[in-house]
Amino acid sequence: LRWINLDADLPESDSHSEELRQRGSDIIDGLRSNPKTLPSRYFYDDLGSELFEQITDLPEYYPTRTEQAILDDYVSEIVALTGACELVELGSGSSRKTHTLLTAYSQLEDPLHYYPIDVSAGILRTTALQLLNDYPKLNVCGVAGTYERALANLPPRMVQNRMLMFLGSTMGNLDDRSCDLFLTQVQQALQPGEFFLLGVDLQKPIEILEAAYNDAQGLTAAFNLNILRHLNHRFAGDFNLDNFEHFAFFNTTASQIEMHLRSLTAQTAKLKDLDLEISLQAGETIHTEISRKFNLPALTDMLAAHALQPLKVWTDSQSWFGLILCQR
Ligand code: AVJ
Repeated sequence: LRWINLDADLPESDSHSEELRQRGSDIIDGLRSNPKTLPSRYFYDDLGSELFEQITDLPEYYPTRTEQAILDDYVSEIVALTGACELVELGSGSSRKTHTLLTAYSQLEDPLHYYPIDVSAGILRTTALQLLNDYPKLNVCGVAGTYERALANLPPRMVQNRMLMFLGSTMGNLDDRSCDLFLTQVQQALQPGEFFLLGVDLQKPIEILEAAYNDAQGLTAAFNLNILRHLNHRFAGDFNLDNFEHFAFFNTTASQIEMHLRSLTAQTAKLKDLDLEISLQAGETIHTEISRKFNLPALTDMLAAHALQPLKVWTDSQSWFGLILCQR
């Protein structure tokens, strides 16, 4: 088991406050803009990752189980198309769906290497240890960090062939510009002939989409609010979570779910370590996430335009979710 930490733990004293501010610059920019925004990756501290795990089991949250069903149905076809390769997974989280792939690839003669990448170092560690237990011949190298930093600093190949995986429609969090940059980075991280496996959520009736982000148990609300708790913890903040409510809807024009936090009163909050004071009016929102619902033909065109040639596209019986295998 090897580790690469690209987001070194927070400094203990405030003697590194310049570095802290540097690291929080995306938060400062987002909270100073109008309308206010926050980068979605701040959902995923250890509690946020745990809340997301619970969301994936909700009756309303169809993406995870739909993607799992596609993987179950077509995993042997995927393995047959790629042959032996090492697996690099962006945003691996609990790696739950990855078990299907690891089981199939571990049946090949070749040694199997798996590189989970996640911003939550805690869930990454727990998952890696569990996987080593489940797959005795698996080699794991965990990478703690953002996609940008991880893609630019991937560990050297242990075998000839590599597949980058980005499942769960996490790419839906990226707007057009970020998506373009991301796919360019993916293409650059791969050698010619190597693979990219992408899972994406697709367009479907608005009632189904909105229910998935407004579950009856309120787990999605808790997940959304947790971003403020995470910021409080990480940057000595004083956001009062009771003064905000979860707000999610499908933006038909942009074909994306949007999650916001709506301020219930006029209020101010501080993030002390970022030297930042934020004022919110009653009803003002902080935009915390977009979750795009893709159109498959447009997406495969975009992949091809980034020299990631789609080899095969799989969907479920209702065409709710898509899995695309690309080759550089
Ligand atoms: C993990 C980013 C794919 O967009 O559906 C779940 C996160 N947000 N409920 C998604 C999420 C609200 C999820 N992704």
